Order: sequence, then C-alpha cells, then structure tokens
Amino acid sequence: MAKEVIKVPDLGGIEAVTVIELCSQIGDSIDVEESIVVLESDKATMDVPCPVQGTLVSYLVADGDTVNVGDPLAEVEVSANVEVEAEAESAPPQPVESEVANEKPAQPQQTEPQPAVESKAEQLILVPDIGSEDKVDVIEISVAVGDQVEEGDTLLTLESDKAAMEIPSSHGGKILEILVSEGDKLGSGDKVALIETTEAVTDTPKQEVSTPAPVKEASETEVKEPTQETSQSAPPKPASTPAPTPVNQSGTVYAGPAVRLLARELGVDLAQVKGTGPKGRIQKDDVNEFVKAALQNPVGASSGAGIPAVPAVDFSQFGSIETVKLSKIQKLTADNMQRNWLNVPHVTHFDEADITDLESFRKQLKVEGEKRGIKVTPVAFLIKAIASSLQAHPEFNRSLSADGESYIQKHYVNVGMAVDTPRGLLVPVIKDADKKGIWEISADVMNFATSARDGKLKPSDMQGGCFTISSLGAIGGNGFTPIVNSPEAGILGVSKSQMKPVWNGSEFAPRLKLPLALSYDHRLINGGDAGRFMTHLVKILSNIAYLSL
Ligand code: CAO
Repeated sequence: MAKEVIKVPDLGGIEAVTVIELCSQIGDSIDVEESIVVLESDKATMDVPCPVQGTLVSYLVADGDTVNVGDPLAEVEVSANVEVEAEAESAPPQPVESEVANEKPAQPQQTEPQPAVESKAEQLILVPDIGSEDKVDVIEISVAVGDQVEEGDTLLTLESDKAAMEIPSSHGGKILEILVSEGDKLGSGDKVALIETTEAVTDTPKQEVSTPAPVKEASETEVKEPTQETSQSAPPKPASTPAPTPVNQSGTVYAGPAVRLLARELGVDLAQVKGTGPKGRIQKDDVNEFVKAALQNPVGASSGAGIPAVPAVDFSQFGSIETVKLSKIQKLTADNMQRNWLNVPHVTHFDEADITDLESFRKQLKVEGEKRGIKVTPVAFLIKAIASSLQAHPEFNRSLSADGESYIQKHYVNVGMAVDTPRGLLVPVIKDADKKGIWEISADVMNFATSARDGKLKPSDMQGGCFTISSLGAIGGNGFTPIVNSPEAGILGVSKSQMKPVWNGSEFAPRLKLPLALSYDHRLINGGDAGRFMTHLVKILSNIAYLSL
C-alpha cells in the first residue's frame, strides 16, 4: 500500500503558520476531507483536510511547530481501494480558504481604489469574502440594536465545518437593525446589519486590516437597501489577505472548527472551557477534560446532569476555619456514594429482629471463642443469615447489566462488610458466606476489620461482593438508611440492639430487639421481594436453629 505525505497547502499568500492541533492519533483511519492538522496564522485558523483515505502512519510535525507552504505534515498509508485514485491526484491538499484564494486570489486593496462616496447616515454592512461559495451558519451575534460599534468590532461569528470567523464591522456607528439571526446561513455579500455611521466615508481606501475581502462584485448589486449610495459603498473593501479573523480576538471563545464541533456534540459551552493551547486556544483535550471533570462532579460544580451546583461559601467570614484534603479513600467513597445515590432508585424497608436467644447462644460461645482466639459478635450471625436470605430470595443476588437491558443472577454468595477506618470506609468481602460456619465467618470479620484498619487489605479482598452489611450496632442509633453499594441490589443497615417490652399474649416480656434497615435498588427489587427477604432474615435471627436447615 502506498504512503502519501500530506503537506502544508497553498495558504493564499500566508507563509509561516503554526501547527495548533494534531487532529488524529497514529493508527487512526482517516477519510478523505477529514481534518488532519489545524494551522493558524495571525489572521485565521484552518483545517488541513486529508486528500486520501487511509491510516495515519505518523505526524511529521508537533503541536506548536512553525511550518511553511509545502512542508510535510503527516504520512498516511492510503487504503487499497482508493490507492489508484489517490495516486492520480497528486496535487497537494488545500484548505478551504486556500482553494478559494487560488481561484480568486486576494487583490491588494491599494490597486483598486474605491469610488468616492458621499457620507451617508446609514450604512449597510455585508458579509465579506469568507473564502467559500457555500453559506455558513451564524453561531453568535455579538451586538444588539442600539449598540455603538467601532470600525473593526465584531458583529457576528460564522462557522463552517472548516473554520470559525468573526465578521467585523466595516464602519463605526450605531446599530440600527440586525438583519440576521443565530442559526441563519449566510454567504459572502449577504446583509448583516444596518448602521448609522458616525464617520464620513471618503474615496480613500480604508486601512481595513481585519476585514476579509468580498467574494464577488455581484454582492454589491444584490444590495438594494436602504439607499443606492449606501449599497454601492457597503461591501467591505478587500483586505490584504482573504482570511477570516480568529475568534479569540474578541476575547471570548478561541477555538477551531473541529473543537467547536466536538463541543457542540458534547453539549459543552466553550465559554466555560479553559484553553491550554497556544495563546489560550481551546483544544479537543480541553473539551474532553472539561467533560470528565463535569462527570466527576466535584463539589461546587454541576454534575452535568442538570443538577444545580452547590454554591461555594467562604466560611472564614463566620469564624476560624482550616481546609483539609480528603484522603484517597474518602474521595473514592464520596464519588461512589454520590454515583450510587444518583443512579439507584432507593427504597428502605425497616424491621426489628428478636435476637434474645441469639445473644444468649452467642454468649455461650465466649469461652470457646477465647480458646480459639476468635471473637464472635452479632455481625457473624447477621452475615450467615444474609447468606441464607440471598439463597432463599435470589432476586437480591442480582445486578443490572450496564445497558439496563438484563440482570445478572449470581450463583455465589459473597457478603461485603462496611468497616469504619480512620482513613475512611472500606468494604472487604466475606467470600462464600453460605458455605462457612459461624466460627469461620467470625474469624473473617475479625481479620478483615483489623486489616482494614491497618491499611492491609488487598484489592481482591474488596471485590466480588453480592450484598453488603453496614453495622453500627457497636456504636449506637435506632436506625439509618444505608446507600446501596451498586451494582449490588441491596444493603442491610444494622443498628444497636435494645431491650424492649414485647407483648407475648399474656404479658409484656423483655426481649432484645435488633433494628434492621434494608435498602434496595427498586429497579431490581420490588417491595414484595424486600418484605419477603426481610421476613426471612428476621425469622432466622429470631430462631437461629433455622440456620442449621
Ligand atoms: N447491637 C448491640 N451491640 C452490638 C451490635 C448490635 N447490633 N453489634 C455489635 N455489638 C457489640 C458486640 O456485641 C461487641 O460487644 P462485646 O464485646 O460486649 O460483645 C461489640 O459491639 C463489637 O463491636 P466491633 O465493632 O468491635 O465488632 P462488630 O463485629 O460488631 O463489627 C465491624 C465489626 C467491622 C462491622 C465494625 O467494627 C464497624 O466498622 N462498623 C462500622 C460500619 C460502618 O461504618 N458503617 C457505616 C457505613 S456508611 O457510612
């Protein structure tokens, strides 16, 4: 397969230009006319389209390089099916501006003095030569009726798929009427605005440094309003170069067409994006980074999902403060919690288990536990009871597929256990809890709690969970609503057991009641499923003989 070297095309008189964007990655497939490099002069940015279809083999320039007409830019391996055609077309690629410049080279303004025109109160402003026969979109109108503008001030911004360009006012004055709207399509010579001039129009050609040339004289005759004199004098005079003005000169958004297209596709407001390119130019990476940051939704920024940002508050105005960086675990937990809170439609189901008998049995294990070096707490029984409930009610052992089109039924039973550590919350996973006895689970609880607090958990210790238990029983509280550890379907929040008077049919008897809160993903679980799961759990905890079944 042949290789084609893509060179800097004829730039219509401009010589040195800067490479401001490499549009593709090595190995990317490139279509004919797809931008391969963006170049910038002090007057314009221009995409260099690829003249062949193929695969990008290498860039022969770097971002920031200065290049001249004919310099090699990139090497493309031409696709077999277009190779013959490509060989036949040996002419170097031309950006849009240059193609037009070749057909109709820019005329130095001094060689064609303009006819003398009487000073008139009203002046029609037309679109100058935009370097293309095609109509392009009005993407921004920078002025309003009544505004006072100077000659050269930007009136509006046009954008084709190859270039963004500002249209400057050819005269100073007051805007009487704006003759276009955002979204309109305009071509060279079309009317833009009506201005009440504040200066005399003379027969001397203006020194319009930034005004692009009109594309053809026909545009003058098309203009009939508002006066004949005005229309004759209206078309902007040719500039030294038929190049559009780069957007950044307005001090607003400075980005090339490829970046603007990307921003539009991603719904990004470029005014909010900080450019890291030369002269603060916004590059594709800047847009991508902006989107990434928005998705991660740091405090004070919008989530990108239409959720209003929390306003930043200067707390120091109310008293002494200090700012402490979150630990990595805290940050990760914060991100996960927010992600799960926003993604999962939560419902929490409450109940109480009578653990009077369980506690008396557990206390009987104390002596043997000391011999084994294992401390048995209610958490081990809870994990065992959860494992049993997951087997009896497998809908709690499911996860939604990423596309939301199916669920994954798990046939293993691993229970995650939230551990409170000084560095943040960690969730080691007790694997195959259904196959383990109370001693083994108790040993896992102890070991994992210690490893978590000592920072010795391995990543594999925290993977593969089906369901999570979060026990605040040793700390206190009547109840809380835990957040589902998505993509798991449910989580059990356990609070502190309390002795309560319970009516047994003939009298109030003291019973140890354990408050339980089952939060679940309502996309996977309905209220009936949750009620049955909780009833099963409470039954087992109230009579642990069921665990032996
Ligand atoms: N009610 C009353 N007492 C309870 C109890 C309950 N529900 N659960 C445990 N206890 C008691 C135990 O009986 C034990 O007391 P004794 O020594 O007198 O027997 C003591 O509390 C043990 O507490 P522990 O915390 O050392 O051990 P544990 O097995 O109960 O819990 C662990 C282990 C890792 C779950 C726990 O230490 C922990 O970190 N919990 C916090 C979880 C958390 O932060 N969840 C919130 C997540 S969302 O922010």
